[in-house]
Amino acid sequence: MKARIENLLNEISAMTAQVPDEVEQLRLKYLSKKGQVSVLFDEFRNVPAEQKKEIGQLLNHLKNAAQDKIESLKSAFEGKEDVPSQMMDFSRPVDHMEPGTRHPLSIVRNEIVRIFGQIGYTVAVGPEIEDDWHNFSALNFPPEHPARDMQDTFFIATDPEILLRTHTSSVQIRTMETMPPPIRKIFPGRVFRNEAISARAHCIFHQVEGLYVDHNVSFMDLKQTLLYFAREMFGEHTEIRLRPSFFPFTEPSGELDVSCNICGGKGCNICKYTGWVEILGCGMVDPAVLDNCGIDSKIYTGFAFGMGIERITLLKYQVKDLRLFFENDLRFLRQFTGTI
Ligand code: 2NM
Repeated sequence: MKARIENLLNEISAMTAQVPDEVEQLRLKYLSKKGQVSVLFDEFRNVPAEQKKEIGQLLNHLKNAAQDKIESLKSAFEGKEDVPSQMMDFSRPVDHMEPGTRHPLSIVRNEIVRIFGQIGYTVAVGPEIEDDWHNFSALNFPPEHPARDMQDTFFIATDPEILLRTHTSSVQIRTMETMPPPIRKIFPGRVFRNEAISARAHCIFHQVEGLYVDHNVSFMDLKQTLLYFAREMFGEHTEIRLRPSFFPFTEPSGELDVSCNICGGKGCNICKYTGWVEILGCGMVDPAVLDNCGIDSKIYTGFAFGMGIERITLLKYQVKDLRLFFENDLRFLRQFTGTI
């Protein structure tokens, strides 16, 4: 009896199968009612009483080993077709698969992230559904500011405290609230404004904003950072100019123009024959905003800027209508093949 058990153990551990059907044959051979393992179990009643303990243990071990082996052979075929590999035609051409292309807005966003990444900026993101504090109040918007109007902002249901963010500055507030300076971050994201849709405006669009807060950050740092960005983005011969502007959250504030890279400054319909195109707003973070976020404005200063990705993409690829970015027309999207 002992020798037969050992022989079967050896046989079972050497079992192999090429196709699932063979596994079933092996299961029948050893484990079915008339199978060789079951037959030994039937003969167990003839084993002398003093050997019953030892033989019983061996038999149980044999049965477990057989079941385990069958299961492991079975699982090797799981999910595989019932076709031996020598019957597969590896030369058959595969179905045609067209690789996707990166969306132009993603290409430009990635490029902006790369350019600022080279000078130490890391990316931060935050929620699209915001509260009044992070989107407006902390940014120094007075209570009656027109941007808080229903005409300009999408509010969630009837709660005037909860809204779709109108800029990613809300993420800058969240960052400054939780992170001590130095802060050097950019904030890409989708923003929402209640505007009529046209060739130049959409109610959903994309921004990248930037923030630098540390000791002794000056307007000169801002200007050099933006000059570096403009030349990386639009070419090394690009010139910049700053015009004074106003935002509630920066003082002083400015708007940045770059020399028109279409006509080289000579004048065309893209730059409306001025030689310059506006690409972003910027300024020194208002000390009140720093203090709102728990950053001591007597110790730290900072600059911030914000740009619309659609606008930069229109300029870079000379796209005539911004609605093309949202229509998912493959004839438009396929033109960006090969670009990352
Ligand atoms: C812009 C233009 C200028 C800006 C400022 C801040 C903050 F949080 F630091 F105060 N966030 N974003 C900013 C400044 C945004 O977008 C046109």
